[in-house]
Amino acid sequence: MEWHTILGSIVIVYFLLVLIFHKVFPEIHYQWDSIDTNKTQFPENFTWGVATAAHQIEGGNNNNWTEFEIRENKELSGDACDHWNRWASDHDLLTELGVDSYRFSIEWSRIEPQEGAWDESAIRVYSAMIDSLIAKGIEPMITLHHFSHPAWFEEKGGFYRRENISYFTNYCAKIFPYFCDRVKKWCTVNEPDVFAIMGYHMGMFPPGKRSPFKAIRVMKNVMVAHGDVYHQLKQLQPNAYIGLAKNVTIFDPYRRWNLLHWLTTFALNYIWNGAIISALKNGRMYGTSVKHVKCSADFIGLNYYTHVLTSPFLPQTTEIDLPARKHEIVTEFGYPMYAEGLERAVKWLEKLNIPIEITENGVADANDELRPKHLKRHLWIIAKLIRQGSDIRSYYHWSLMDNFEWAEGYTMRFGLYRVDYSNQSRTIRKSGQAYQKVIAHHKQQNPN
Ligand code: GCO
Repeated sequence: MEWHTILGSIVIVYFLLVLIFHKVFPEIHYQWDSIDTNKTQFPENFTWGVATAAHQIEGGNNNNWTEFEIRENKELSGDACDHWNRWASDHDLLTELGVDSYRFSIEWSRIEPQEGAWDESAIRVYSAMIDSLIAKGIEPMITLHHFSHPAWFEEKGGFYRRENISYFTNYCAKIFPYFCDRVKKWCTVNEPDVFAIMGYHMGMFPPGKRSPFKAIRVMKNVMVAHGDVYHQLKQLQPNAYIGLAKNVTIFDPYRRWNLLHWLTTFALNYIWNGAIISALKNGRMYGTSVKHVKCSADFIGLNYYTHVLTSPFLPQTTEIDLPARKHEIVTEFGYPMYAEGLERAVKWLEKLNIPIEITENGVADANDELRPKHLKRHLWIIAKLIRQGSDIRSYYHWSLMDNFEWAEGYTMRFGLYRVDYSNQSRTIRKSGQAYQKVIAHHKQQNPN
């Protein structure tokens, strides 16, 4: 074959592939100006909620994160929202919003501050929180691991070592009997993807490592831990409703005619999303078997925030703004607002054929200029999906109030309530009132 015939064939194959990908994987964008996002309807039994996590709000913790904050010279979580002392009045905020359910996490390092030493008084506090919620008619949803764990567990290598998983399952088996009479909904782990990649590849979460291989290993171990805990808890309480919270970040090629961007997109979508879905659906992950993880979820929790426009030169930090389409609004976190991605994330998770709980969705927006619109767009997408047959049962807004945003410290404000950290006062934002209204309207239409 002549060289120009070879070259010609390569060019044709290249463009054919790009064309096929372009058609098969569209990046949907709606004309939001022509959509009335106030027109939404939700099923009668739809659950309205808000979410938080222990280390982000409690204050006074002593765990892998507090050690990392000091070691890396980060902003310290410190007193956070002082929720450990103020939880009762914070529960009043939930009532004020009118939510049906509250997703929060239990801090392992409080329950088992030293290996094998259990702090019954901490268990009693969480137990009182659960009672308080139930008395208010608010259903608790508990996350067992939301990024933080005891320092002693971290010292042993945390989830990097497969043999350490039993420490986590022991802790879960210890506390579950205290609460399972009153709590039905459980998230075993929060975002195995973010936890592993931020902690072991991007070095921005503890333990601050930088190796993609380590990250993949940790993600797998966390999924194995999830599977173990699922089966263990199901044995103790067959009626428990147990799943995990999965962050679905959609990766799209930055330039849709660039094959390299497509290939990076496919790889990242698999590493971040596909591998976990495959573990739950087929019991396989990164080419190896994780048999008992197959079908180990009664629901899948979806944490959705954004899509990432991908190229081989994707920044390896969250400290700089990510690329965005020209018409997209970039949020304070530096990634674009892309509500359409929630629709794509749901379609993806539907492969699992289990109910979907939106366990997190929200935006960093200190002045609350964007959040009302952000909220309405995402709710509009959810209502539309449900109308078209998706089994979405709930929406938990992230977050009830401003809190400690991990690597970003207190700079990112995700709250429906503004927190003034100088005096710990909480003030409802416009978006909080908007959410309140949505919930009240729904309840008016569906009395009882
Ligand atoms: C996560 C966590 C939350 C974050 C939230 C906002 O997704 O990283 O579940 O703890 O605070 O997502 O970034």
